[in-house]
Amino acid sequence: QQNRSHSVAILGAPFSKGQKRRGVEHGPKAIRDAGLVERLSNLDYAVHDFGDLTFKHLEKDEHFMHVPFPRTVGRANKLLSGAVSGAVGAGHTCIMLGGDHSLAIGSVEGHAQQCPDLCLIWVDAHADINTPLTSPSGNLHGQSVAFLLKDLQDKMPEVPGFSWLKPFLSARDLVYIGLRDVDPGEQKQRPIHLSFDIDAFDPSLAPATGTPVNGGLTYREGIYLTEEIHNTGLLSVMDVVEVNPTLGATPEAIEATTSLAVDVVASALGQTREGAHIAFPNIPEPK
Ligand code: Z70
Ligand code: MN
Ligand code: MN
Ligand code: MN
Repeated sequence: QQNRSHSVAILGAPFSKGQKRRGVEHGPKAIRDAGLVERLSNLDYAVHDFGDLTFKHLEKDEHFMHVPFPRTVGRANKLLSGAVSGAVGAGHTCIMLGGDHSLAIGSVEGHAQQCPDLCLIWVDAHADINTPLTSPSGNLHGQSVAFLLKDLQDKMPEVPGFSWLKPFLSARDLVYIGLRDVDPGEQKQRPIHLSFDIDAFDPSLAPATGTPVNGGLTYREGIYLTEEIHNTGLLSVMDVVEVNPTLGATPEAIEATTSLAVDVVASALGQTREGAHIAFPNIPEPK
């Protein structure tokens, strides 16, 4: 469990300009209100909540091709990158609460400043690997991976707002999910960046999100994944993105989504389904 830190930094990133539906900027507050800090404190972490970053909306920010708000998104990610780098550099495991998934650009880049050998696990209904030329929507939250990959460099135009970013990740540093049989000698001990889009879950479990797609992960599948990532002892930064508390049809639908977000973070940080690491001091006996 060498990469495991007992202090956790929480970074809120209330940002939604990587896609067209407003509301996902309320994700950090909604996930905090669902009890995140208390849950992690109960797991014996020292929790440092750094609050929310403040993002500027740039007045003059014309479309690039059909990509909206390129400079606003680029600048937000540059700010986030510095914050994630600072948190990891200070020795925390960092939990970034989005916001939309364009934020993974800055989150992964800032992580890589401290951990150049990181690998990236992308849990999502979508691959988010469009370039501005392939993107059907233009939305930058569907392009995050393309900005990070060296392999796509000659397919990527220069997008205004992103001149600070040099792609650094190789395709072999990235998995979407699904490795099942790895020999001991094949295992690499590398810091893990887990980028978790809540829409990876089935819409019946996570309805309050902008782009729900039927046929998603069950609760058991999603939590199994985060449990296994915890068991590697190598989790370094985790993004939780696309929780949109304004899109639930009912208060119950919103609560289901936010409490699921808390569950995946707690599970990635070691909460077990058979009970947290709190011992029952003495089992009461009947008189
Ligand atoms: C589509 C696009 C996307 C999240 C939707 C959708 C991408 N492939 N990502 N919701 N989280 O517009 O590029
Ligand atoms: Mn995504
Ligand atoms: Mn998605
Ligand atoms: Mn544990």
